[in-house]
Amino acid sequence: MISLLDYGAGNVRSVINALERLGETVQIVSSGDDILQADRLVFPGVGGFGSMMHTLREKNFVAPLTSYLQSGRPFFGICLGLQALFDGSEEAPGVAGLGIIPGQVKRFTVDLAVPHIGWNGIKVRQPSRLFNGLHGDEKFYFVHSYHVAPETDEWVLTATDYGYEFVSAVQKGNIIATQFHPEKSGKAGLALLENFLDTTREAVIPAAGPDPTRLAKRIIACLDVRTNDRGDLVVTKGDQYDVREHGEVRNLGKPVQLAGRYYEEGADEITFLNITAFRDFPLKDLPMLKVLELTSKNVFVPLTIGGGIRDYKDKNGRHWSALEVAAEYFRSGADKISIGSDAVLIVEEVLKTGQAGGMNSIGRIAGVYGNQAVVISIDPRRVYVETPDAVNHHVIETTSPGPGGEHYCWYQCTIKGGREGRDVDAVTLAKVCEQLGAGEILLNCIDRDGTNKGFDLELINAVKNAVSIPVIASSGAGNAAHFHEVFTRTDAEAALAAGIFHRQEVSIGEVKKYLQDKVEIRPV
Ligand code: 1PR
Repeated sequence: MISLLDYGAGNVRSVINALERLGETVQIVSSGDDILQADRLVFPGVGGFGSMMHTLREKNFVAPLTSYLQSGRPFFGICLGLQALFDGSEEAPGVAGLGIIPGQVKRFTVDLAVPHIGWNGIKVRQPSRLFNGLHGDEKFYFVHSYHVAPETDEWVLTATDYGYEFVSAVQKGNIIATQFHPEKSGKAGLALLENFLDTTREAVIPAAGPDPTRLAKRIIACLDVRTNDRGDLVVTKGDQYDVREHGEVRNLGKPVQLAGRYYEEGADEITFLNITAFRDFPLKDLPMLKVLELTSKNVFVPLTIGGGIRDYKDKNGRHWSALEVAAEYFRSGADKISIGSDAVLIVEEVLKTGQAGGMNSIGRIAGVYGNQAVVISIDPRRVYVETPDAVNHHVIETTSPGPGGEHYCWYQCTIKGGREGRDVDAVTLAKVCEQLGAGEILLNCIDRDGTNKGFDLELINAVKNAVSIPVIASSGAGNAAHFHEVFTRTDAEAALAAGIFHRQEVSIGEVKKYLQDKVEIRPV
């Protein structure tokens, strides 16, 4: 049995799933005594440093945790579970950490997108049982805006490069903690956790090691999910968002099975979009929660879920906040949620009144689960204009002229799955959402969706140049070369595709094979 410290802030489901996959029975710690009696303790942290320490203090966990850490029994901290071991963090000035490792937690000061999201390598600095069976060139999944800075090298287990070198894991004796998420790092992550669990394994140094390490461009498989006319939950796919063919909803497979296949093929992330949630009561959509629960048991890469994350009233008049809807998804195994329609309405409110006020679900969800957990899914459509100042929107000059020979266009945001155009452009939307606390942009493009014509590079460049958070390019991928194009002609951090993977025209493995030696990727 292994004890897991859950202070109630977020998704510990994936850590439990990973430990159970490795044959462990997991006991959730609910009191200080549970901590003191644990044989082995895993501490996955999410949210912010300040709220984490506040909750640990409120629950009287600090003294038992400190005493456990001093006892020499096995401890594994993940992400904030690593940061908690330090004296304090720039994220919450004046809030004391556990003070086990002398040093501070600092915000990244880099010219790159922050949060640092995605798969990066490790440079091993000391032997550890964690590395049994690893070559050393594996990549692990990171998602964080702050990194630890120990005062001395004695604790440093691994370092990673992102603009500069930072400490990505620590170990002293039986205390081990990683900034990356082994539970979300595919087979390499599971191997590392398995090595932690077996304390009899020898301390080793892997044979290979990248120097510097490089963040991989992510390949994401997207599953648009909805109920078809027979009442079955299916993966579907639209042409410019129209998912019906001969009157029927296209059925391209079952969500859990397809997600499992993409994991095995090497997808770096999987996204589920519940595409009709805007008109349903999201939490009545229990099959979607079930899909997440089942998928997260077998898929050990990050899962994003979108669709219906908004305030709503159910048929009994009960008010559900977007935060409560998101909480259900996190509890069921999501690592990130994505907000589509509601983000447009929130930004409209900000543009009208100067603030989001009570509508700001982006900020509220980010406040509890961290910015990295909030993705904004934008569904824009091109609108051509004759001159750059024809509209009060972010207009770009385009190399693909419009039907009347127009050389300018703007990207109009839509809601309800493209059904309704609004008076907001995609660049403004992305910028305002970043200010409100979003951690990533999923940039679809209705004109390119399902066309196999390649990504809309002009759209991606316009949005990417306007924000400092990562951008996922989406819509239009038709072959492996399109991924190369989007990664070399824009600065997008990730590329997402649906149709070509579902129709088995190109596999994720083939995309990665094509990109190998051209673009930094996580090898399959
Ligand atoms: O508005 O918060 O309830 O969220 C609804 C979500 O569902 C949004 O993220 C929206 O993008 C999505 N959605 C709504 N209707 C559709 C539709 O297709 N009718 N799908 C839809 C969006 C676009 C992509 C697609 C890529 C890649 N799908 O996610 O997977 O375009 O496709 P491709 O590689 O085949 O070109 P809310």
